[in-house]
Amino acid sequence: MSLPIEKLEEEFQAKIDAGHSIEPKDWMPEKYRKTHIRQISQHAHSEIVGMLPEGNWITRTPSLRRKVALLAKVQDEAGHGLYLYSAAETLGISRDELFEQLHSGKAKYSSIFNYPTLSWADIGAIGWLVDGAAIINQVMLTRTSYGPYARAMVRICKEESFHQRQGYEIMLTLCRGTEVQKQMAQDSLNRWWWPSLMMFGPVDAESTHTEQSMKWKIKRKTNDELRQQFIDITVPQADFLGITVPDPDLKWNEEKGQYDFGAIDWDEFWQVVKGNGPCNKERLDTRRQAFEEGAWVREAALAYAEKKEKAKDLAKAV
Ligand code: BYC
Repeated sequence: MSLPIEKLEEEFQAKIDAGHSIEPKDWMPEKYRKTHIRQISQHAHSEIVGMLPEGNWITRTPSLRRKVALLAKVQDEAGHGLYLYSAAETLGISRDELFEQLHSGKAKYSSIFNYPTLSWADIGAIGWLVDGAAIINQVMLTRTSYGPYARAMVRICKEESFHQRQGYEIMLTLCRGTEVQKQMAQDSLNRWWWPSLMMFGPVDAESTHTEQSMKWKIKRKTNDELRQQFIDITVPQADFLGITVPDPDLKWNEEKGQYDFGAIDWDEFWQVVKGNGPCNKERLDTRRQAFEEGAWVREAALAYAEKKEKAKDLAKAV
């Protein structure tokens, strides 16, 4: 006899409260499953779309060493996308459906990847700030309650930490270079600072999902807590570089032991999320085109799998 839904939900919550992880075959509330499909797939799409702004600079790196590092980083991002799509698939959604949601504009991906990379210094700023913000968010996700997502995040975090270091090293080289190079670094910080703070999502009071996601330990910290943590870690790094965070209201608050900071332009954030950022259209067009141009690879892989299956059947029959 099956248990009533309330009892199942109670047991599910008790399991989460006791710190156990939820695995694909375990019973879970439908909303828990859907929230995970939403978050994991948005995360996967962010990795895949996130390859584009940096991919734009692979042919224009200032040295062979930089090219090797950037190539490795962009390839890692493809890998992260694949682990995450696989984690989402364990919740009963197909890869085709996930791609369809991205290409039709139904699924979201991180707002940050709708900004252009205008100079080489932007590659430094992305590694330092964007990957820096991603790590802060993702370290928390290594302890998220859904097993496959948490395990994917452990590996992803290790790679993100190399990404952040390569970015900071680019910034350091520019800041210790000529005056023009230092200005490039400052210009990148000016353009990427505020969008990086927006990566953590709306303020807690406006966040639709935080309360439930905290109860289910999908999130272990709120958007505002993570944003504050990022600011407190990153401002001293900017000081070390000798460049200025573009926020006149940024000030160390001795009492709180953290930085106070200025107002974030949430209108800009929502415009970008709704598809009206500087590169939204270009990003989606590029992804759709890549998907169409890759059709022959998928067809070839399927044909090969069928051929292997037939050969196996034949061998069994003999
Ligand atoms: N951009 O209730 P909230 C990377 C949406 S990639 C767009 O707070 P939640 C990298 C949110 O989806 C890093 N949309 O949501 C790759 C929701 O709308 P829906 C990507 C955003 O989910 C290449 C609504 O706003 N990281 O590392 O509780 C190169 C209300 O928000 C954004 C992840 O994806 C945004 N920034 O919290 C370099 C991490 N923020 O879905 C680096 C996994 C919010 O109801 N995701 N929205 O229509 C998360 O941790 C959480 O989903 C978020 C948002 C903290 C982002």
